This record gives sequence, structure tokens and C-alpha cells, in this order.
Amino acid sequence: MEVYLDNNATTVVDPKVYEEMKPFFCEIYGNPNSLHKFGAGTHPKMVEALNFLYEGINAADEDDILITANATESNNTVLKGIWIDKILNGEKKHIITTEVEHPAITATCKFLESQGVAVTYLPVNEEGVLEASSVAEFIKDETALVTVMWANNETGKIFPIKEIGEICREKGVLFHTDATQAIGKVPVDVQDFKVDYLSFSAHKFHGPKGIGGLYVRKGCELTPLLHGGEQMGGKRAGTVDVASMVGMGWAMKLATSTMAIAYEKNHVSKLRDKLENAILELPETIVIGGKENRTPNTTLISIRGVEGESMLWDLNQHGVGASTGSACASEDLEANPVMNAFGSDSELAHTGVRFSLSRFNTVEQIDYAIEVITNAVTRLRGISSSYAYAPSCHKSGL
Ligand code: 7TS
Repeated sequence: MEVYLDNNATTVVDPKVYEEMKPFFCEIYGNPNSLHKFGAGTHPKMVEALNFLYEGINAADEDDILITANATESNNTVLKGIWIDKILNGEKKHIITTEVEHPAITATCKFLESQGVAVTYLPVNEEGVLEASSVAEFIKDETALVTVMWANNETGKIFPIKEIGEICREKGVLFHTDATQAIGKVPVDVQDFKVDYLSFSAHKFHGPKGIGGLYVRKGCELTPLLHGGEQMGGKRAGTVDVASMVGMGWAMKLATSTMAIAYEKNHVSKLRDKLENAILELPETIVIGGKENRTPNTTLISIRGVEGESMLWDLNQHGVGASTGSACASEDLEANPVMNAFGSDSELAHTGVRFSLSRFNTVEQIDYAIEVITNAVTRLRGISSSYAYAPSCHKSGL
């Protein structure tokens, strides 16, 4: 049996999404910006897709949703746009973020720092969550932007976006959230949560890869990252991947409408809890950051004495795909900031394994995964019977 439990990395395309995309390769293939009927033929489904995106995050009609290549591009567009529009002209000079953002935020912030921008990286608490009050504490007159993820990709921890949105609106500071791991897992409402910019990637919610979105609230327009043609009113140049845009729209519609069944009615969280509880029955295992306040599909578990990479290798041999808590994301074997956020326990950092589920997982798959995981732990603890940790991380190059 094969069991895919790495849905925070990417997801299978929903078959309905795939069906909706198919006509746009060989039948309706015009350039949407062409004036002839081949171009115009793409419009109805593109408009439908855009409407699904607006509905999915409750954007107001007058707001923008730019179609981008992925959340990485969306994040870059916001951070570099703010830099150009608010910081380079001397109006502001400071950005606030957290220590546990995805590299699409942190690496961009590091680049901006190299250009003279002041960036504050707020730490998270022992549960891996940012305290909204710390945002309020660090906002200054010079602060141009606060950027905080909606949900963490490693732990699934949900951040206090509503409170942060209110603080930022009250203090007159622009607020961006990277909602890549939140769409389709928890309700996302840009108006209620007072969000100015929001990033997402279709492939995290059963859409195709290579397409994403950036919500921009009316009045918060930014200098584009990509200049060129007049596509999207010149706000993001380049011919849109029509098939993928249609797919993303449908993926959003299906993810948000099935959320009630898949997540709130606990299909996914029940499976996650079943898996998690079975692993927690093994000695010396803990959920990193604890069980509270998480996306319903994610668990990050430390299995003492079992190095994450060895565990993944063993699981992979038996058809189960999971991931480490990115503990080995760097060549120097340093644990990543998400793990460091939980303290200096390097054992914890190097023994984290992330299991992330989706609405396509079944009870049978989880039963099988439990068996495979239990056997792997017994086997690997047998090899290092002293539970001694021996790092063997290496970069895959991907
Ligand atoms: N932001 C967050 C919060 C993410 O989790 C990811 C991908 C990205 C941005 C980047 O998405 P992309 O579509 O632009 O590549 N996160 C992960 C992960 O946790 N494991 O693999 C990719």
C-alpha cells in the first residue's frame, strides 16, 4: 500500500479540478488577451475561477486577487513592493515578521536587510505560536508592514491573525499574511480578519502546481514584481496559465466547500488524531508544540532516539511518505528556526517527523501507516539501542 502523508508539501490534484482543466490544453487554448474568439473563449471559465477565489477568502468586489506562480511569488511581491513603495522613498523603514515563517518570507526579509531595511523577527512561545501582543509592542512609526503566517507549515499551529489584523488596522500599519497552509483547512476571511495582503498556492489545496494568488485590498496596491504586458491591468505581467487558473478556482471552491465535511466534521482531524495517538502510545514520543490550536491535518512528532531522516527513509521503503520538520534544511545540520523556537534541545529538533494528511486519506491508509511507523520505530531503536542521536542529514539538492 502507498500512503501519502506529506500534504503540507503538496497535494494530489482533485479529479474534478483535473477535469475542469483539461479543455484548456488542446481545445480552448487561446491567449486570454487576444481579441479574437479563441482568446475570448477562455474568459467565462476564468471569470468563474476568479469568482471562486473571491468567495473562498471572502474578498470584496473592489479588492484585487492577482494570479501569480505560487505563494513564493506572492510573498516576494508584497515584501519587495512595500520596499519600493514605502521604504526606498524614505517614508518608512521597518518590517515585522516572525522567526518561524517559510523561507519565502525569511529569505526575502534577509535580502531586504542586506539592502538596509530594518526587520524584526518576533519569537514564538513554547507552543510555537506568536503572541499578538508582541506585534503591538514592536510596531513603531517607521513600521511599513507586518507579515505573519496564518498557519505554520511544520507544526500546523494557527496564529492569532484576527487579533494581529485588528492591531495593525488600529495602528495604521499594512498587514500581510501567508495563508498557504490555511486555505481549505481553517476558515479564511480577509474582511473579518482585516487583512491587507494574503498569499496562497493552489497545490496546497488539491489544485495544480505553478499557480498561486495574492489578495490585495483596495487602496493597498503595490508596484508590480513583474513588468511587461498589460495582463491583470499591468499589476502582474505575463500570460496567465489559463488551465491552472481554472484549476485553482475549482480547487478553492472544493477545498472551502468540503472543509465543513472534511475538517469541521472531523474526517481529517479524526484520522490525524488516530495516527497521532497511536504513535504517542510508543514510549518517549511527544507532539512538538502540543496539540492545541492546530490545523486539523498536521502533527509534528518527536520520537526520541529515532533520527528524523532515518525514520523517513524507513517509512519510504514501506510506501509511506512523510517529512522531517525540515530539521536538515541546511547543509550545516543546524535545525531550522521552527525547531529552534522550541528551545535548544537538538534531540527534539532532529527527531521531528511531520505527518500532514488530506481529505483523500482513508482509515485503511492510516491503519497501515500506524503499523509501518510502529515497526520502523522498533527497528530503528533496535539499531541505536542507546537512543544515541547520530546525525546523517544531507541535502537532496531539490
Ligand atoms: N509559505 C508557506 C507557509 C509554505 O508552507 C510554503 C511551502 C510556501 C510558502 C511556499 O509555497 P510554494 O508553492 O511557493 O512553493 N511549504 C512547504 C513545506 O512545508 N514543505 O514543502 C513545501
